[in-house]
Amino acid sequence: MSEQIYSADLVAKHNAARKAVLERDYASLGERLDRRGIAIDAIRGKVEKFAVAIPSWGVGTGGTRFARFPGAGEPRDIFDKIEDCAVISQLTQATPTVSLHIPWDKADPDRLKQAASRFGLGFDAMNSNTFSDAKDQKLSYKFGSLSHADAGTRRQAVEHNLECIEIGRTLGSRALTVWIGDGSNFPGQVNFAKAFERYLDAMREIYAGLPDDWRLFTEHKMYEPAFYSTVVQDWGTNYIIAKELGDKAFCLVDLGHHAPNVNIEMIVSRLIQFGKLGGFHFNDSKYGDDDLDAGSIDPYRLFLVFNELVDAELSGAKGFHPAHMLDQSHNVTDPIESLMLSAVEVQRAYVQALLVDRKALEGFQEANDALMATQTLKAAYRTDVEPILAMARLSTGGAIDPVAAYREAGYRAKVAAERPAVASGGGGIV
Ligand SMILES: [Mn+2]
Repeated sequence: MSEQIYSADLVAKHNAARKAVLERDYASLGERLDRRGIAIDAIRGKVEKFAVAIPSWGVGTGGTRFARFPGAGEPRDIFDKIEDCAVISQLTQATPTVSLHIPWDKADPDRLKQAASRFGLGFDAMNSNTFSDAKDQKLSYKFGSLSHADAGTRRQAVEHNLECIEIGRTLGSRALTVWIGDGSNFPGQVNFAKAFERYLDAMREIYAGLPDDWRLFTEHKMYEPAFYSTVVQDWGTNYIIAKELGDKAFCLVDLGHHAPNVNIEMIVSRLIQFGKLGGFHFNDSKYGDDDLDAGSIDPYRLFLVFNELVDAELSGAKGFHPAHMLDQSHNVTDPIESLMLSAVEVQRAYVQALLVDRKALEGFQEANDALMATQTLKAAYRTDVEPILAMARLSTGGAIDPVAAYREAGYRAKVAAERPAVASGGGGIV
């Protein structure tokens, strides 16, 4: 059995003080759902199986173009990061895997495996990095990586991705996520077609190195760091890439990588319909790639995305098994608290989407009853599903209130004493 970062007694004490109230709330919600023909325990069972991965870089404080304000007890290396991820996993029981970023998290694979399995954690998708220059790197990515005009730089970027696959194989990962910063800042700087052709050729080499049971995720992003054009700018280009590469290639949707007001749930539907939805980087945004906490700005949009996912799940869409991961930058909160609440927000959207009366919705759609169709979604979204989420945590060994339990344990103060501040924890958000 795996070790727990907090003693079971501490979590049990936390839960004992809240259990009676939760049971009453759960019974009351159960009664109301029963009137809608929904069995609450079945919904809870689905939540218990729902998982979202934590990105290793998320447990450190992020930063902006202007400054980074480190927090107390920041992880100094990947082993500290794994311990922070273990806290999130133990208290939420929603985040069983960690997504590594190479080269930031490079370490002896056996040690990495041991550190994770100690807490029962596994490894999610590997993330390559050709959007910044690693220490002692021969050729610079200042003017691009996989689409670079220079063949030697492209080769170096391909080899880096192949190395990420190799590391991932030893760790038990089954996917590689590729996001590049390639693009241009000025009209005329880059020939769009030539750059994309070079990118595709490079990606074909990476794809050829993919084990049979792996998936390759490509992530589109409209702008930043390039501000005039990016090589993989939108879901259309991303879809072309996945089609060109083959059956193991899929599109990854980072919610923040779109223009404001873009209908992301519709993009999700299209990608599902044509078998190319790979997964998500969950976060939220108000203006651009803000990397704010999932569900913190527009929880209804998150719900509408999950409405599409549940629709696909229930209709048995072919090859549908999207990877869920958070991808956020925490500048003013404790990253562990933000990640715990974000994981819960993602679960919440999933549960609310499970409550949609799909038969009624279909009827209203067929009858062109726009008002009742949209009210059907709203009825599910307005349901306070917190008792289901809390009961799922309680029954799987988590905490009824993860943030309260985390604060009660004084974890941050403890690691602040153990971890001297470091100059740089390897930031950067993709
Ligand atoms: Mn991302």
